[in-house]
Parts: sequence; structure tokens; C-alpha cells
Amino acid sequence: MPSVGRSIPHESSRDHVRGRSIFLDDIPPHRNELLVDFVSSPVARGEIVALDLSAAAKLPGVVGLYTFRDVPGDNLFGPIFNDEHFLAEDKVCFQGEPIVVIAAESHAALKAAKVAIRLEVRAETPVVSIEQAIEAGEFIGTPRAITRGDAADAVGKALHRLEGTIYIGGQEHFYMETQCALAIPGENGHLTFHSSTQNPTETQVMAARVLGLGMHQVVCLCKRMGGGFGGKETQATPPALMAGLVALKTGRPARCIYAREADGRVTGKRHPFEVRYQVGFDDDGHLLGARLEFYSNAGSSADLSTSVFDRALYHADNAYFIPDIELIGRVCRTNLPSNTAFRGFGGGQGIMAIESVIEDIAEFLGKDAAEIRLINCYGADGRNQTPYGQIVQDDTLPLLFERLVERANYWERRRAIDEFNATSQSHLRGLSLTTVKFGISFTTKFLNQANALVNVYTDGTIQVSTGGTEMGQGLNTKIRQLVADEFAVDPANISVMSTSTEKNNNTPPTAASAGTDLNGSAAVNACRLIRERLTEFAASRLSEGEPIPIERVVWENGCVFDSDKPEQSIEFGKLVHAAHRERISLGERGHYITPGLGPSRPFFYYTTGCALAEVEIDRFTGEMRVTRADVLMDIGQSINPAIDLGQIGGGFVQGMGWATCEELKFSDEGELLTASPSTYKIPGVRDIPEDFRIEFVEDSRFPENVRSSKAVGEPPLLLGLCVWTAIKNALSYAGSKGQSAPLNLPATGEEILRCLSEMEEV
Ligand code: MTE
Ligand code: LUZ
Ligand code: MOS
Repeated sequence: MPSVGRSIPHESSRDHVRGRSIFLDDIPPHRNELLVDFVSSPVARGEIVALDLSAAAKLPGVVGLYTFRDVPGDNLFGPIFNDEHFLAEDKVCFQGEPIVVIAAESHAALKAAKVAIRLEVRAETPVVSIEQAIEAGEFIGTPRAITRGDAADAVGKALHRLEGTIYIGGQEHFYMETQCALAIPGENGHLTFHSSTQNPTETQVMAARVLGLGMHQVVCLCKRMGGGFGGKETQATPPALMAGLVALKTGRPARCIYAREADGRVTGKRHPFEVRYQVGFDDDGHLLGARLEFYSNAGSSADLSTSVFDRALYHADNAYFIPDIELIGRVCRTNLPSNTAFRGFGGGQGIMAIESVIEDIAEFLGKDAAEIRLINCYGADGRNQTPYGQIVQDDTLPLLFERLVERANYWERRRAIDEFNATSQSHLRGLSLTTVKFGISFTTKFLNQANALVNVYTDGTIQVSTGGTEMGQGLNTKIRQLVADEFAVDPANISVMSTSTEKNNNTPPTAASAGTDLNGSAAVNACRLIRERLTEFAASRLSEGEPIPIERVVWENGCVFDSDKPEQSIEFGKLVHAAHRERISLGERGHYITPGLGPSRPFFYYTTGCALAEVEIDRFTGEMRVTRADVLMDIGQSINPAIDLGQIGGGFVQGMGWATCEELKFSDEGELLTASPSTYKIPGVRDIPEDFRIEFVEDSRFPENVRSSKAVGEPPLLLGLCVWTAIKNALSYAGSKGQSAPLNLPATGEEILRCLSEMEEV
């Protein structure tokens, strides 16, 4: 029986729930291992005027104190631009920026050293907000733009126009395992890292650069992460650099694990955005032209901000055809921790303006927002090209939309809500159906490749290694299923091994939802090379005389046989054992590149979906409940439906959290005021939609991708935003006719109350 398509359990599920899985901090201490921590900037912007380490250096148990002067290589690094200091030099540019690395024998000694280090920083006025950055002209990279037609003219000539600004907040990743790394020194200046990273190659490259080594002297391993969500695509690097520096200086193994609150303060988050828009439309609600100006808050350095920004522009159309369009804007540099990848990677920020405007248009025209969305959906010929030139193939979007409207009884529920809101004095209900198309591929072309190593052993079991990393999303389980089917064997005989740069070189991060697409395909390519040799070998073994034609060799149920004589089969283990005796190689490396990418085709394909949320808000407290949510996604042929269901449910709720309860607050001085779960609210079990229905389209296939599957990791996060539009819809019932709510994101209780009071004043 094929393994792909079956809901086999996540390979670590049993050990996860029993607490037996090994995370980085569970690796037993090495002999002589040191603990690593750091002293960081107390202010968001300033100049270091004094730093005295002498008292701390004398403390018992303190082994080393290091500043930028001790960095053997280049103190500047970064994933796109080298504009980030590993350790601050004379200036500091965000609160929490590391200045001194401490190596000690114990936690007590680390703590004592922190107290004994005398640091004086002259504070300067920081740039915190997007407005302040624009005023100060603080930008990263060049102005960016995607345009088609004459948007200004189209908006000007349209019968109706709406304009405004929407503010979109950031989001803390809140992975369960904080950033951490272990560095072990070896011979000849070699360093081996264990790193909780989505990107072992990045750790290897940056460690080599900053610590002054060749990449051949550095190995980075990752067994798994306790969650990444994009936060470990680039930002797993600093703790690895700290541990690596200590290991190099002392010759002792060193481990650096960020405390929860320190992680909150030092690491970047989802980018806040501000979007200024002008949109023109006709009486039916057809979008005729749109001008959108985006500004993102990148924090103190570039990190991935320009890529995140590009993905925002690529998604500003969301699922709608807009004939004349102008998308422009800038990445703003501020004195906040450097913002980074987060599930959705700018796509979510990109779609918010148009989704908000569609709610406004519906209210303005006295129509239902579902109608406006449907008539603007990419679909028939002539209405299927994105602003950047890519054709939206298959017109499945309107189909999905119509299916969900029907399955979820949209119109009936709308009538019920109209009635409820007309009579309730205390509560308002809202309903909104949004649709999403998410581009799958890294927009940086060279990252769309992967390699895999497959080793078949003489007992018929198999080990697979790829550059892909497991963060809970089920990548290893899916690779196991894919490899099992290539040899028609039981997935129980396959192990997906720890990720290591020693086995797989120059790998992309496990990101952009493409982990299975890329690494699964590379693994399949490796398997096919081995199977080709084994098929030829089997052709000779399955006959007494001349080999049978290879077309007659059938792989099925853990065996190979001649299709003409199915009763005489050879078991896979016996076959490979015999092949080895004949000196046939049982190992291979596969390489895969995503086909077809080019300037007007940044994405291999789109993953699409629709979601519908029904909410109820309390007019007096601003409290909100999601009473029901329906999700319908097209993810092609699911490799593992149970895992994909988990990805969709989890992604939706994480998106909902961003859009409703998760609010990052920084003081005017650039201090993060919400660095712990007591002040930052992620969704809990009680926030999950009370009635939550998730379905995939059964009949969809995408044969260009591995086993006709489609990526699933990030897109459902964007679907969670229908909770936000549903809140906006609920609020519109509070206003006068044609008046919609000036709602920003997140729609917290306070934000809901602010809208209600503003709308009542008018
Ligand atoms: N699921 C879990 N459980 N934990 C995670 O950290 N990260 C998400 C998504 N799902 C994440 C997750 C993000 S941001 C991405 S890009 C994809 O998983 C990455 O994995 P994939 O490409 O293998 O789907
Ligand atoms: N990382 C990246 C990403 O470097 N480029 C991308 O396009 C991307 N998209 C999603 C997540 N991470
Ligand atoms: Mo995910 S933001 O692509 O790591």
C-alpha cells in the first residue's frame, strides 16, 4: 500500500508527548562545558562611553569576557546585507543589542558577572516608529515598486474612490524553545555546532565569517527545533556565534540558551507595516485601480526585511484582479530589534489593505463583501494576470469561494446575523469570507534548490538526510513517506536523520513553505538513481537466463517481481543485500531545482484557500469570540492529511492571534513592554473557534510538484485574517449606513472599543 496520502503519525509524536524527544538543552553536558550569556544595551540608541570588565573578570567561575575586539573574523554580518554587528562597537542601535559575551562555569557566576560589568551608555533619542523613520529619512535598500497601467488615472476616473491608512502590528514568534546553540571545538580549529535553526547553512556561513574560519572547518547540526515559525531562519545565528567564540577562545564546549524574556527583547519579530491606499471602483464594486504605498518597520538592520517587503508587494493584490495598480514603498530602519521572517513573510501584511478596503467598499455600496470579493477574484481569461506578470493558472479561486459559500451556508447565516444585530443591545455579530492565494517559492531564485543523501543498508533499511529541518511541521514524516514509496517499502524501515551541513551542503533555509517540495523532491531524485540500478540488477535476478526487460520489474509491497511471474518475488532486503555482494552502490545524492522560475514568474505555483469566520463582540467590554470558522483549502494531493490538518488549524489560529489578541508594545524609548506571556497574549485553547471545520478540496492535483502535492505551511496563517474582517464586519453594524469601522490590526478589545466610540461620535 502506498504510504503517501496516508495519515501516518508524526515520527516524533510519541516521544514529544512523553517528554523523551531531545531538544538542544536535553543534550547532556559535555566534559568541561561552559555556559554562555551576554550583557546587552540598556537603551535603544546611544554611544558606549565606558565599559569596565576588570571586576567581573576576577570573579570565581568566570572564565572569559569578550567584546567586539575579541572577534577573530568580521564583526559585521547579515543574510542579505552585512549591516549587523555581532557585538556592538561604539554605538548601540537597539535595546538588548549584545555587547559583552560571558563564559562561566555556572549560572551563578554568569549572574554575578553581569552585575559586576560596568557599562555606561550615553542615550540618544531613538527612532521607534515608521513615521519617525520616514521623517528622519532612515531607510534600508532602494525604493521598491511594482506597477501596471496607470493607477493614478484609473483611480481618478473611477466613479467611486476610497482612501485611507491602515496600521498593522508585529507579532512575536513565541516558539516554545528559545534561541540556543552548543559549540564543540575540534582539531585544527574545527567547530561543530548544534543549533536550533531553520538554516544550518546560515549558521555555518556566519560562524565561518565572524570567527575567521573556512566553511570546511565548521559543521552545523540540527536534530529538531521546538518551533521556528520563521524566527530561526536567520536569527539562530547570534547564540551560535557567542557559543562558537567561547569555544574557540577557551578550547572548551560552550552552550548558549536565551532566557525567555531575553529572547523576547533581543530577537526580531514580524514586521509592523503602515499602508496608505487609494482605490477606485464602479457601482458593482469592480476594482478599477489601486495605489498602495507600503512602509515596514525593519528594526535596526536589514536581516530579511527587503525580501519580506517584496513578498508583501507580491501579495498586495491578494486574490483579486486589479487592472491598473501601483505598489510602492520603503523599508524603514528604526532602533528596534531587527525584524525577521515570520510565517507568511510579509504576505499577510500585503493582503490586509485590500481586504480592509473590500469591507469598506461593501459598506459604501450597501452590498455584501462576499459579492465584492467574488466578482473581483482572479478567474477567467484576461483577468488572470498578476501585477508582476505571473499568470494565475486554473480558475479554482471562484470555485473554492462558491463551494465554501455553499458548504457553510453563508447567506442563511448572513440573514440570521442581520436579525440578531437588529435586536441585540449588548452584542454584535459579524461574518466574513476571505480568500487567499499564496505564492510558493523563495523570491530569491537561487534558494530554490535542495540536495539529499540516501543510504540504503544491506538489511533493507534506509537513512535519508536532507538540508531540511524539522520544527514540528512534519517534514521528516513526509520525507519518510516519499522515500518509502520510491522503494515500495514500509516507512517504518526509513529513518530521516539529523540535519547536518556535513551531509548536505549549501542548503536553503527550511522556509517559504517549500521544505517538502524542495527536500522531498531531492530525496526522491536520489532514490530514483538507486532504484534504477536496483531495477537493472533485479531484471537479471528475476530470470534464470537473459535479464527480463526492465519494464517488467514491478516494485510493490516491499518486494520486486516480474510482472509475468508475480509469484516469484524478491524481498527488498534480500535484493539490496545481493546487490551489495555484486558491488552495486546503495547510496546516492539527489539534487533538485524548482523548474520554470523567471522574472515574471517568481512563484512555481500558488496555494489557495478560503475561510469564513463568524464572530461575536461584546459592545461594552470589546471582548470577542469566534463562534465558528470554516476553512477550505486547495493543497493538491496531501502527502499526510492528518499533518496538513494540523498545519491548517495551527496556521489559522496563529494568524488569528496576530489579528486579534497579540499586541507588541514598545515605549517611546524603544523598550519592549511586552516581553513575557504576562503582557503578551497568544491565543489559548479557549480562543480557538468554538466550531472549527477544516476541509481540503479532494479532487485537486498539481502534477508538476512532488506526488501532486502543494505546500501548506504558511498559507493558512493568512486565512486566519478572516477573523479580523469578520470583526470589521460586526462593527459596521454599529455605524450609520455606509459607515465602516476604522479598524487597525490587531483588533484587540481596546481597538474594538476605540472603533465603537469613534463610530458612535459621528
Ligand atoms: N509548524 C510547526 N509546528 N512549527 C513551526 O515552526 N513553521 C511554519 C510552518 N509550520 C512551523 C510550522 C513556517 S514559517 C514554515 S515556512 C513552514 O512550516 C516550514 O516548513 P515546511 O516548508 O516543511 O512546510
Ligand atoms: N525567505 C526568503 C522566505 O529568503 N525568501 C522568501 O521568499 C521567503 N518566503 C517565505 C518565507 N521565507
Ligand atoms: Mo517560514 S516564515 O518561511 O520560516
